[in-house]
Amino acid sequence: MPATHASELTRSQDAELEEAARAVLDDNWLGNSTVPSPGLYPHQWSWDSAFIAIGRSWYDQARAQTELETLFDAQWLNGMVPHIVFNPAVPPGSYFPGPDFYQSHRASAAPKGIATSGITQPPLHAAAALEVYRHAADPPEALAFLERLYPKLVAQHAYLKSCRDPDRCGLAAIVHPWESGLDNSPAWDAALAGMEIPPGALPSYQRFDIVHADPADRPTDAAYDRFVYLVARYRDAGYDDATLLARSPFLVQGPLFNSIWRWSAQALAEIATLVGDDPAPHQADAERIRQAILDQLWDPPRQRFGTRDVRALRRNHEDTILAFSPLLDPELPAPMVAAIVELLGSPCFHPAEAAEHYLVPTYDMCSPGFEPRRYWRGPVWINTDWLLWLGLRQHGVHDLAAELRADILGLVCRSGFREYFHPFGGEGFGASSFAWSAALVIDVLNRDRRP
Ligand code: 2M8
Repeated sequence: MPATHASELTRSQDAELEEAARAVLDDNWLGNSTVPSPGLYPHQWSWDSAFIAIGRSWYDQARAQTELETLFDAQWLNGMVPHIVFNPAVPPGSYFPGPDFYQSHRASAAPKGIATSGITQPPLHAAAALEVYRHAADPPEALAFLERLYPKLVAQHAYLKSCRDPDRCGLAAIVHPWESGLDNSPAWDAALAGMEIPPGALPSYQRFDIVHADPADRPTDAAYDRFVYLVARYRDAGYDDATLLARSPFLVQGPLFNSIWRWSAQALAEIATLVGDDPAPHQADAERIRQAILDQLWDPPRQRFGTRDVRALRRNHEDTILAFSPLLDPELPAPMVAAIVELLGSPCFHPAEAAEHYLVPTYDMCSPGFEPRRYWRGPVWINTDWLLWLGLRQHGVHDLAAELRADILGLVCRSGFREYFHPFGGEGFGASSFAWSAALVIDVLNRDRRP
């Protein structure tokens, strides 16, 4: 891989980088889907597959389509797309919690013969499917793919609307930090801290993640106890959504999950037109989600977006990378765009020019809880950078977008396709050969070549 700084990559270094990224995706390909990384994450993950399909869409339409279709083969009857689809060939003891712990067969809505988790992840899939169509070398085949996937995407969105909007305000709530995709983020600390684990209620368990990654970088045991307790509760309630909403001690609405949902609802409207269905209901959904993000998640006195704890009826005041995600809305009002850009450029998220640094840390660097190595509590991740890059571009914030692009490429040139990176110096941590880091680098390189 080229060792030069990314802003100076030549055309042939660009090509070399893309080849290295494709090799990661090839190595992680299992025949029908791609593992995030062979050691730490040996199954199929939901939003990882969406990022991976977007990366592959630029050069391998068939695998991009198969990636998403394999995931939706495991969709539950109620429309929920599970966050993990377990690979039966992976030996027990490779990943915790695995199929034995989730026991998805206990849920009447779970698919027969496919073991999955019982929770979901950000619904990026309609947006990803549309990207696959837009970049397709074989448009008729891509249209047939959209026709196959469309009813499943509609069911996924209907599930979120009918089963995850407890106060009918237009936002989907998550019932587990794992559903956010940013599970160890300080954004969930207050909600988790208020949770009591009754004596004897925590099943005994063994973590395998700390065999593959440095325990100092991963979530703490105390956080894992809460993650495991929440899963055990849902499982023991048969993953019944009404029970979840009524009793879940963790019920939070966040800007990233909902901004992605809005984006996908908009994409679904476009897909509806392509496949000959009525786009209006999806457009209305996108508008409803958009309005709810503005009404419920914007904190006027602080001029910030944040999470809302539906149980405790309070906003969380931690500044995390989630605060920037409403930039994904092309119609975000200009004062909110300006407030986001100001926070992004402040010393809390933008290290001083003098230090060797990479944008964007996932947590406020001025907070005493900032940890530059620990999972989602400070390090830079390629997927959150990529989402912000898209958002900044569409709002015409070209200088910051260019800086982000250079940092995304600079990080992988310096440290390889790692899972996440130190904001100062760019050292890589977590899994190596991490699929979404590779896929999104492919997207960054191609989106500029073929805008
Ligand atoms: C991480 O989450 C899993 C649980 O789902 C874990 O920590 O074991 C997160 O980074 C999540 O966003 C990602 O989808 C998953 C696989 O890459 O790993």
